[in-house]
Amino acid sequence: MSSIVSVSSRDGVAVITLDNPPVNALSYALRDPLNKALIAARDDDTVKAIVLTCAGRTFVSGADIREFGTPLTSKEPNLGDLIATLETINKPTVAAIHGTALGGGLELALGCYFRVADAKAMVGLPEVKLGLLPGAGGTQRAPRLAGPQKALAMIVSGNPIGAADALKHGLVDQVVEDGLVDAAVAFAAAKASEGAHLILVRDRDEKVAAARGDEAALDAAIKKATAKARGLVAPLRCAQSVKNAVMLPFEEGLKKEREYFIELVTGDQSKAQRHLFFAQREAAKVSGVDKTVKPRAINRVGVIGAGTMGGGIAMSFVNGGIPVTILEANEEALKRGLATIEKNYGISVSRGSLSDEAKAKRLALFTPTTDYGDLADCDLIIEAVFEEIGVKEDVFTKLDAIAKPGAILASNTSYLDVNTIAGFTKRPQDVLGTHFFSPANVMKLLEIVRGEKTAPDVLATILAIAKRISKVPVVVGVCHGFVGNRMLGSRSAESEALLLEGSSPESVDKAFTDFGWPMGPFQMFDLAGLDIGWRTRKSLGLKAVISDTLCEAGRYGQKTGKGYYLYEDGSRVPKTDPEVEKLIADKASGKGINRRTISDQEILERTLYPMVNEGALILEEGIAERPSDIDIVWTNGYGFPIGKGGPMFWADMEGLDKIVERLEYWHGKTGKDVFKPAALLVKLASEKKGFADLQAGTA
Ligand code: 3H9
Repeated sequence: MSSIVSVSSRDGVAVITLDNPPVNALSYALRDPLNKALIAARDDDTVKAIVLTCAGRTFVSGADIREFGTPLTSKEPNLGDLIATLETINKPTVAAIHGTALGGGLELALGCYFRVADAKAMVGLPEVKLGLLPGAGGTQRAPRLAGPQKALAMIVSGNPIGAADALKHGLVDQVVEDGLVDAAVAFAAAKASEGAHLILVRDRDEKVAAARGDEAALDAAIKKATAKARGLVAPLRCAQSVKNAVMLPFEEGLKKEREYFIELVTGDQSKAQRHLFFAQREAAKVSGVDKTVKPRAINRVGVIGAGTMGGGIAMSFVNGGIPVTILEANEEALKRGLATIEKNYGISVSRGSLSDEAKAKRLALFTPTTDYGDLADCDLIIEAVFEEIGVKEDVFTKLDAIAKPGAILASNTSYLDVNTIAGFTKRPQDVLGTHFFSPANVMKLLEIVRGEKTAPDVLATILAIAKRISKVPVVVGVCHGFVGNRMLGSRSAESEALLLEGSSPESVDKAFTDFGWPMGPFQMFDLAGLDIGWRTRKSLGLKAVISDTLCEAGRYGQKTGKGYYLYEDGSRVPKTDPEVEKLIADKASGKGINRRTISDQEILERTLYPMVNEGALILEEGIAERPSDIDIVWTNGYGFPIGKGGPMFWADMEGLDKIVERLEYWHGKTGKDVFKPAALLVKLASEKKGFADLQAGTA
C-alpha cells in the first residue's frame, strides 16, 4: 500500500482511497498501486465488495495530461489495463463520486458495476476540449449506459453534466446529499448481500440496440453535433466512435477508439489544445501576486453605463450571483439598458438555457440608479462609458469622491492609458483596467490591465472574481490597445492594403475561415461596427481609406445593414455588395495601384506574421508576461483557431526562421514598419529556438 492509494475495510467492503492532489489525475504513480490494490481486493475472499473513492477536493479528473507525449502514458498498467482489471472482479464495485469525475476519471467509474454520486458532483468526458476523444472506453461504455444521443452530446461538446442529470440518464445509480462514502459502502454491501446479478457496462446492450434500428436519426444527431467543428478533427472522431459503439461489437469499437486516440494525441491540434489548457492556468499566475496575497471581498459591483458593453459586463456579474448597481446618465438611458438586459435573458429562456425563475432571480440582482452616491457601497466599480479621456476624467473624479476606502475602481477602456486614468484619483493603487470583450456576457476573455501603481491585492481580487464569473483572465501592461487590440491593429492595416492591391473582402475572409477562424477580418469589422475603429483613427490622426469611406457613407456594418457587405433585413448573413467592389476598385485606381490576384498564402502571411511580430514586441516590452498569455488573449477574445494554439504557439509550429525570412521579404517590398522583424523574433530564429523556449527559460 502506498500513501497515494490506501485501503481500509468496512463491514467486509474494501474502501480504496486515491490521494493524488490536486485533482487525482491518473498518472502512472497512481495507476500502478491502484491496479495492485484492485487485484488484492479481488483475490481476497474476505472482501465482499469494493468502493473506489478519492481524497481531497475531487474524484479522478482524468488521465494525467502532462504525461501525454511521454513514455509514461502507455507504461503498464495503462488506463485501459486498469479498467480491464476492474472488469475481472466478480463482486460489486462502486465508484463514489464527488467533485468532478472527468475523462479517464469517469471512464474508470464506468469500469465499475455501479456509481454513487454526491448531489453536487459533475461528470463528463471533456477530452474533445484537449483535441482528443475519451481513449479508455468512454466512447463505448457511455452510450451503453446513457444512450447514444446523450453520450454523443456529452462527448462531442465535452461539457460535464450534474449528478441529477447523470442519474436520469443512468450514468449513476444513486445520488446522495451527504455522507457519500458511507452511502457507497452501504450500497455496495447491499448489492453483495442480495447477491445482485452483476452486469458489466460493456455488456449492456439495450440502449445501443434500440439506436441501431435508426441509423438515420443517429447520423442526423452526429451532423448537428459536429456542425461547428471548423476543421477540428477530434469532434468528428468522437462522433464516429459513438456511432461505432452502436454499430460494432464492443471489442471492435474499443479497438477503433484506441486508433483514433493515438492519431489525435500525436497530432498537432491536440498538442495545440493541450498547450492552451496549461496556458490558461499559467495566465492566472502573475508576478508579484503569489498565494500569500489575499483578495479583497467583493459583495457588490457597480457598473457605470448600461449600453451594450456596460449591460453585458453587469450581466456577467449577475450571472455569477453578484449583485450589481448599474448607473446611467439619465432615466431614459437606464430604462433602455435594462430593457435590453431583460430581452437578452428572455432569449435565453426561449432557447431553454434559462428558466423563468432563474431569469427573475437574476433581474432582481440589478439595482438601477442615476445617482453616483448609490455606488458608495460597491466593492468594485467598473466604468464602461465613452472612450474619451475627458469623459473618463469626469467619471473617475466622481468615483474618487464617493467610493468607499478600499473599493476597486476599474476602467473598461480598450485603448486609453490606465496610468493617466489612475492619476485622476487620489488612490491609483486601487485603479486598473478590466477590458471585457463584446458581447461581454458571452465572451470569455478579460484583459486585466495592470497600472504602474496597481496594488497586488487588487490584481488578486480581479483574478479571483474573474474565475467566479467564468471569465478567462490575462494580466497585461499599459500600452495603446494592450495585447489584443494592439496586435489586431497590425492585422487590420494590412487587411485593408490587400483590398487595394487586388483582394476582396470575400477572398480575405475565406482565407481566414479556411485557416479555422470563425470569421474573417471584414466580417468581424461589420459585426463590431466600423465606426468604432473610425473614431479611434480620427483621434490618432490615422487613416484607412476604404474603411473611412464606408463610414463616411454611413456604412457602419451589421447595425446599419451594410458595411463591407450587405445584410438583408435583420440577417447576419453577409452578401457581396457591388458598390463596395466598385469603391475598392476606384480607390485603387485613384492611387495608381494595378490590382492583381492575391493568393491565400500571401493573405495569411501579410496579416498573421505581423501579428506574431507585434506579439514579439509586446514580449520585449513586458506588456505580456509570457508568450502563452498572448495565445490565451487571441483564442478567447478574437477567435484564433484553438487547433492552432494561438498566434505564438502557431508561430513556433510555422518556424520562426521562416517567419523572419518572410517578414524581411515583405519589409523590403513595402517598407512598412509592421513587417520589420522584432529583435526578439530575430534572436530566437537565429538560435533556432521558439517562443516555447523563451517561456521555458531555455532561450
Ligand atoms: C483523459 O482523461 C484521456 C483519457 O480519456 C484517455 C487516456 C488514455 N492532468 O484547473 P485547475 C492541474 S484527458 C494533469 O486550476 P480547478 C492543473 O494544470 C483528461 N494536471 O483547478 C493545475 O495545475 P497547476 C480529461 C491536471 O479546481 C491544477 O491541476 N480531463 C489535470 O479550477 C488545478 O487545476 C480533463 O480534461 C489533469 N487531468 O478545476 C479535466 N487536471 O496548479 C481537466 C488539472 O500547476 N481538468 N490539472 O496550474 C479540469 O477541467 C480542471 O482542472 C478541474 C479542476 C475541473 C478538474
